[in-house]
Amino acid sequence: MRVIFAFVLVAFTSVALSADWPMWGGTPARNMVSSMTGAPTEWDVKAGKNVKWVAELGSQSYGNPTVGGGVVLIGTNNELGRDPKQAGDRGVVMAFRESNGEFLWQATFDKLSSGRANDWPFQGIASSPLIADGIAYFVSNRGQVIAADIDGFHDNENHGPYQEEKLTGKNDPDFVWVFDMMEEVGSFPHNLSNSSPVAHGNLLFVSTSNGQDESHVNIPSPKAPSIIALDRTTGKLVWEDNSVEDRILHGQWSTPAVGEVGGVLQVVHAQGDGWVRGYEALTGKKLWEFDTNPKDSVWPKTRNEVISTPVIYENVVYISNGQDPEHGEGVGHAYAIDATKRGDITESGRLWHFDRIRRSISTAAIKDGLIYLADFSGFFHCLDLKTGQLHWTHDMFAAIWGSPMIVGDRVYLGDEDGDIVVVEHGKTLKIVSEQNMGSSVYSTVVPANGTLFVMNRNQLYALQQGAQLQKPSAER
Ligand SMILES: [Ca+2]
Ligand SMILES: [Ca+2]
Repeated sequence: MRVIFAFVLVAFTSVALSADWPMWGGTPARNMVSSMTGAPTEWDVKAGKNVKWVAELGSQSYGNPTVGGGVVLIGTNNELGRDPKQAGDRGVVMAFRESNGEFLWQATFDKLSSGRANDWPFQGIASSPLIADGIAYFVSNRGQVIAADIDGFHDNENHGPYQEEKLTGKNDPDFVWVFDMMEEVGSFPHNLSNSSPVAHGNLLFVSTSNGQDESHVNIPSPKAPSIIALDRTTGKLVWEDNSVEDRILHGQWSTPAVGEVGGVLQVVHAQGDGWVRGYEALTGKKLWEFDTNPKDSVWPKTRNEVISTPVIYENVVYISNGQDPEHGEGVGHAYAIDATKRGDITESGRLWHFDRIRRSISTAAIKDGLIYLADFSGFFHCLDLKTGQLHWTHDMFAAIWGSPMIVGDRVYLGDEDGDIVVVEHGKTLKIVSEQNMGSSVYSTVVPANGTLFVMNRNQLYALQQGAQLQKPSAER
């Protein structure tokens, strides 16, 4: 049995090398780009045109789809109520079969008894799972880093070391290990733990979401780390860093990226004081730090936190800052940072600064010397990658929560009105199409194996050119 399982793992790994989308951003560098061809550039979710399948989710869904090993994973809440035995508000990760949307299993998590301070009602799971070697790594609404078998109990085997599952039916999750960040490193997540893990080799990097309490003044755990590295096999802590200490402006909701910069493998993380930091990935040694705010800025009016994910591309880190969507619109900043520099590189590492962006929670997409950025005020920008010079801006007329995604020679971006715009990849704005998803899109269009996976607030669509869904799901 063990030998057979090992072969299955090898098969998963080789699939992942082809065209899966096994993590937030597709690769550890988090650049929102795919070379996939043949994706639909228009579709109709009501008529079922170019819709391969649709799956029902909870009422709010923030955990972006990831695709690996023939499985699609998403994070949502429990308002669908798939399992009457697990009722009430919970965070939920659902697994579907990639080929036909068949529901496979779900992991549900009770809300923390401490309530909204740590675990906001009905937000569900906001972590986008990492799929590696047949295991899904994600962060629950309870601040736990979870490793779960992507086959659940469909393989009739309970993987461990974790064996304490009370429910072991086909629809239940098979956990491999659980690392509780609130217990183990004392993190106090502000409103929600949301990090999307990233791995290099056997190391797993996760943001703790440590933050303020509900007073928005006190920091209950100033000694808790911002970022941790875990052993992917055992779930044990390898290193941690707390450079932020008691300077957390609010929460810590950015997620780390990993890449080689100037010959050094770095993990890059944007933290609660509005600074971005680069670490030697294997040891946790801090290499550089960069302040994303002007020195004369004042929280919360002009000084921002960072919620978007850093992108590593050819030795440079690209990042936008912004604030919790609840804080509304305001000024923002985007930067290109030379991550080969060391120490405080706020001045020395600044390659360019784009200050015409508004507060942003979106991650960058880069290809062919162009960078696409989006902001919470609804503006979709295309800049020259080397100079930061603006080529064009498209007004979406609705808040943008997700990130632009380059798929082949098109760029896709969704908004809060549920519209997804498709534009040509290029320095001249050319709109290809716009279609509505039926409810708000808080996520990013995910390309994998010839299909686009698009999540609105309460449904997951698999879009494939030429597909026709015979019985489109009724609108909810
Ligand atoms: Ca299993
Ligand atoms: Ca298990």
